[in-house]
Amino acid sequence: MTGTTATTINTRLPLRQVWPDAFVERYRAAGYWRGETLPGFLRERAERFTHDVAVVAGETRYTYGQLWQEAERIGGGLLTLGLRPGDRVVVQLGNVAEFVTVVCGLFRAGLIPVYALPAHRITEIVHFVRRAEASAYVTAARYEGFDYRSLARELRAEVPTVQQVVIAGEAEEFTALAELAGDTSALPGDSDPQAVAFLQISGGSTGLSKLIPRTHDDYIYSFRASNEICAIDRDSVYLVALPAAHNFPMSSPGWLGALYAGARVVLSPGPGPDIAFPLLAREKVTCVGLVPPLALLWADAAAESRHDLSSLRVVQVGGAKLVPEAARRVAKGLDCRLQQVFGMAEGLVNYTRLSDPDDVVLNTQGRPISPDDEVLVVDDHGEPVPEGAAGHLLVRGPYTIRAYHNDDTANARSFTEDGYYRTGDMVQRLPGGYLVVQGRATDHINRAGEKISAEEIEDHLLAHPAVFDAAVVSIPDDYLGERSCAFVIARGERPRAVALKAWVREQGLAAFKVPDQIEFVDAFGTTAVGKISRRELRAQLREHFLDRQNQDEERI
Ligand code: AMP
Ligand code: DBH
Repeated sequence: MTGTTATTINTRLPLRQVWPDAFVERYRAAGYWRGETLPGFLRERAERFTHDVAVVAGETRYTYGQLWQEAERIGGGLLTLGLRPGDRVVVQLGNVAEFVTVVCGLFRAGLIPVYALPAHRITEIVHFVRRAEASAYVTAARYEGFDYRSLARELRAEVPTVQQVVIAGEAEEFTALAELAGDTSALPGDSDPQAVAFLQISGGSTGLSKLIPRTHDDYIYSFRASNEICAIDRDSVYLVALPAAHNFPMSSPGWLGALYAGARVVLSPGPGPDIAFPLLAREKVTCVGLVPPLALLWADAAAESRHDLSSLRVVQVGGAKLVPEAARRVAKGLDCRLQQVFGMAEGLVNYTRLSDPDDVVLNTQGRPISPDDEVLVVDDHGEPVPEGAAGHLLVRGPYTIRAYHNDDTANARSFTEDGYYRTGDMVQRLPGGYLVVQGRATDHINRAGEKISAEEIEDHLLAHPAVFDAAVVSIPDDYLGERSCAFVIARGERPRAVALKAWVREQGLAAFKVPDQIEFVDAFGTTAVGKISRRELRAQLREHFLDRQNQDEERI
């Protein structure tokens, strides 16, 4: 016997996000990375702005002082349950006060949040838990009619390594968030600013979502600089209308930017004007981030609204392309400054500036945050294209990751040897560094800002006994920007489209991934060479479909 106690050895993969030394020095010297940490700044704000309101959710209000107290209670409580700093915790909460207190509590305890969206279901949660090697799951009893305790039960059955389930609300057999209590003296000292602070989720262009490790230094830089660009200061009131776990309302500048500035964060339980407008008027909101279809809805609703929206200074629109005509309607309808935001959870964020001329604001998706965002626009062979020509967008910089967590295949595909992230977006770069998004090189569907991997849905369709083959493509949609359409070759008798949609949902997936449309075909027109790539196939199917649709429209 060698005497090794295998059971006590921690075999979890370490969380790493490493820039080469020369870059670290450069980013520090330039003042981007200042050695601040997320719990560090929250503590400092709690001391400085103790009695100012930090978070508003429904009738609940937390001052900066109370937010920090809650963070200490929750963080201490989680450690008392047996979690250890560095453990990963999947958080699935909607736009409720607990989302902010839990995330701040995790930061305080050196625990690593993994951000799931409320729309995610068992398949996605199991994937996040396994990939992150998470030891705990924090969720709500119910949100938007769904009971997350049943999901927690399924999760525990499927992944027994999830030691703890903590529930906001009626906890049943689980631990109640409200009852967490612990020895705050067990809380760790401040973290290493270059350590990974949390795992963000990528929309995933191929297969399942990837986990994005972001460090304190890099993330804080991105929202501190965003505050400057978006004029967020202590007097600002930032409305979280999109899911708070999404990178856009979290960091561009988002609720974290707002907390950094000592501003007020208002969580809207829903994104529509019916819920958001009364809140906006009550709290005198100054800034909000929206996806294009919502922005159009808001612009229309504003004309007839009895609510006073005059506090609104900046409406940010991002997550999917805002075409110029839509941009015009939004700017006019909401009577405030429009700001286009083109960002990604992997890092790079572009903004039109508040002082930019209308032409730039309406027609471009902005320019990068940082002078040290190195943007390349290249052709299919990796050669730079001339200014103004369309090409693949590659980027590296002080807040763009160099690797995903625990995914060698994705890393080999998504990063160049010299550390550039291949965004998968096709863009044009204009003078001044402004980018115009042209489309994508990868096959995901951008459904109103929710990214869906074609491959992931095809896999689930193929598991259906009546499906011989399936290809999922994006189809332009007036409202969503893009919708998903699955082309299906049946095996024998065709199943009903609704039955196939129900099948996808029953695989335990977020509802937004269920194909919007299903088209049965007898064969995929794999012409000429016979064997074509999935990508070419999807492109062909899409083109045929759009041609046919156009012909039908001409006939009408
Ligand atoms: P994710 O990697 O899941 O965070 O999604 C980021 C992707 O969303 C980008 O790579 C773009 O494809 C898309 N995206 C975000 N903002 C915009 C925008 N303003 N215009 C067009 N596409 C956008
Ligand atoms: O779509 C996105 O992921 C996104 C959009 C705008 C984002 O991550 C961001 C700003 O930070």
